Formats: sequence, C-alpha cells, structure tokens
Amino acid sequence: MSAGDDAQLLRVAEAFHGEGHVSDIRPLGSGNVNDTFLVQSAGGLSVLQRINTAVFERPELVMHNLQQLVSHLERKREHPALRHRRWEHPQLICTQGSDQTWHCCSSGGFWRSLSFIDRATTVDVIESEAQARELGSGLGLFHTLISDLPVETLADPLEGFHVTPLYLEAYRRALATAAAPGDDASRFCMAFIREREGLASLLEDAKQRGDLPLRPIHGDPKINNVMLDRSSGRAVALIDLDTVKPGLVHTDIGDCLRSCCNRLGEETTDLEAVRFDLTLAEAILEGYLAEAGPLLSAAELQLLPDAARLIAFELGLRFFTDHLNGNVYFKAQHPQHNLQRALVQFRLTASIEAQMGALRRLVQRLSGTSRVGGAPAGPWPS
Ligand code: GN1
Ligand code: MG
Repeated sequence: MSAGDDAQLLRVAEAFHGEGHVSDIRPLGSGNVNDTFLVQSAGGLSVLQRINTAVFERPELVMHNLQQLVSHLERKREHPALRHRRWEHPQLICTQGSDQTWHCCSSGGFWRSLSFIDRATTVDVIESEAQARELGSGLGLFHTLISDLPVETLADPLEGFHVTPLYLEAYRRALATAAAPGDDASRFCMAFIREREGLASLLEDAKQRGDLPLRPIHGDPKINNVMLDRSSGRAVALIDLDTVKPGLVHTDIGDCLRSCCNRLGEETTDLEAVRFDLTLAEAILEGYLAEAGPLLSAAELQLLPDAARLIAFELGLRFFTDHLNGNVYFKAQHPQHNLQRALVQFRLTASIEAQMGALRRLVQRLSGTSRVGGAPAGPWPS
C-alpha cells in the first residue's frame, strides 16, 4: 500500500475512533470481495471494511440489513440454545459523535467498522471432523437465531445472488463478448458447464413451485466465515454478514458443505486431489441438523444433497465467468487465478456427483427417514 493509501486509511479509521486514537492498522483475512483491516485504537481492536461498491452497488442496503440483524440478535441473548455456549455477533461502531454506522471518504470509498470478536479464529482449510461438526453447528445455530427475523424487514443488497440461471446467462454473455478461449483448462470448463446447464434452475424451480420458503440466510457461510473459539474450538460467531438477505437455506448449507468438505481448500492448485469428503459432510450435517433440523421441512431436507452439488457448480461458473470477464468481481492474485478456482469447484462438483447416492442416503439417515419424503413441516417456530 502506498503512503497516500496509508494516510487515507488512517483518516478513515480515525473517523470511527477519533483523531490520534488509532495506533495500528493491518490487513485482515482473505475475503475475495471487500477490503478488511484490523484496527488497534484506544478502544481496543476493531474491524474496518471497505465495501466493494462494484459488487454491492447500494451499500446502504447492506448496512440496513446488518442493523436489522444485529438488533434481532441482541434480542436473542436469552435464547435457550445459547444457555450453555459462547455466541457472539459483531457490533456496529458509529463514526465519532454521530449515530451513523458508515463513513464515505472523499475518494468515494464506503467504509464501516465492526467490533472484533476476540479469543477466536478462522480456518481456510478444515482440520478435523470435530471441527466440521462445529462449523455445521454454528450455521445451524445462526439459522435458528434468525429464523424469526421477518424477511420483509430485509432488503436485497445483491439482486440475483445465488440465482444460478442468472449466472448461466452472465456466463453466456461473457462468452459472447470475450475472445474464444483456446486453452485446455477453459475448454474443460466450457464442456463441464454445457453438460450441466439443465441443473442450473433446480432450486429456482423448486422455489417457484412453492416447495421451498424464503428465509433469512447468511448468503456466504464458507469455512472462514465461521469463527471458532481459540481454546474450546467451538463455533462462536458467523461473520461477513453483507449477504444476509431473504433466500433459501440450501444456498447456505450447500456453501458450507462445498467449502468445508474440500480438504485442500478452494485455493488449492492440486486439482487431481480435489475430493468431496463424505465423512466431513456427515459431521457437518450432524452438527447442523442437531441445531436446526427441526426447522426444515421434508421438501427442504430432500434437496440438501442437490444444493451441495449446485452451489459448488454455481461457484465454479461464477469464477469462470469472472475469468472470461478479466477478473472484475473476485480479487485475483494472477490472471489465471479465477480459472484455477473454477477448476477446483468443478472437480468438487464432479466428486459430489460421483457420491450423490451416498450423500442422499446420509441426509435421509441423519434427518430421520420418516421426515424425508413425508409431510412438510410447518413454518419455522420463533
Ligand atoms: C466471495 O468475499 P468473500 O470471500 O467472503 C463471494 C462468495 C463466494 C466466495 C468464494 C458477495 O466471498 O459468494 O462464495 O467469495 N461473495 C460475494 O470464496 O460474491
Ligand atoms: Mg463475503
């Protein structure tokens, strides 16, 4: 970062913490969209983020949802599911002397500051089955806590997010405008997508038929968006809450499965070795269903295996489209980065497909055979 950037960053941090009160600012995490920094100020540690307004064109809607979510979670402190465990959520920090939760700097950046969740960590690559259970349990608990947050109170800050057929359309547009890629890897991706075009509308169709309800979701619960307590290893918070919005639980559960069950992580270059690990999937689903199982209808449970496959495919499609578009959405360290990421997700998709029967049996067993294929459960209880 240049000295000018450093000075600007300091001014932004001071807008939240006061002039002369910020002692250190350093990059934090490995997000693909926003810029994130850890700030040390007189008030302690906090997280400063520049929302990527090329992605979130209306960042005030992101902040609206975050405020709704935080107020809702504040009211859940006495929830029975939290009685014997540590559970936190980030708090919004206002700019100095105001009740405004964001700061627009002169060069146009949209910034916000959040409290730092201490004594906790995140992992990019799964370490154990016990950890997988916790990651699933954390997502399940989050879903339970937000289950009665009325979807009407949430805005849609990212229209089309996780609407797979729209990603397919965007891919076709990119293909039509980009120079035809002639390399083997791109040809593999194009063939892979062509063979699965019919898959894209699976969740949308089920939603249109009325089989799947809109619920408040996280939108991006990948492995490193679940914080784990440093000493106990238990899930203590879900972070990166910009994509909280009305949606299908399938996208969350699918995203959790696809990101946690790939033991090599989504940044691996060892394509041949990419696998979907069913043992980890079992642990995740056990953890998830123990917390949130009763909330889901039979129709929702039945489509969980398809969701894992679809969300891995969808992310591969999104990465490959961005590669064709010249890496304008996901941050890339080198020109082939999003192509490589796409290949990882497509390998993972193929591995899920090869184990689809076993995954279906697993979901059936874990959710109770009587419920899968049985009558749909009622709405989520509050
Ligand atoms: C992006 O910003 P980050 O890294 O949390 C993306 C997710 C993808 C993820 C893949 C708003 O998340 O949808 O699953 O990259 N977020 C957005 O790593 O597009
Ligand atoms: Mg995110």
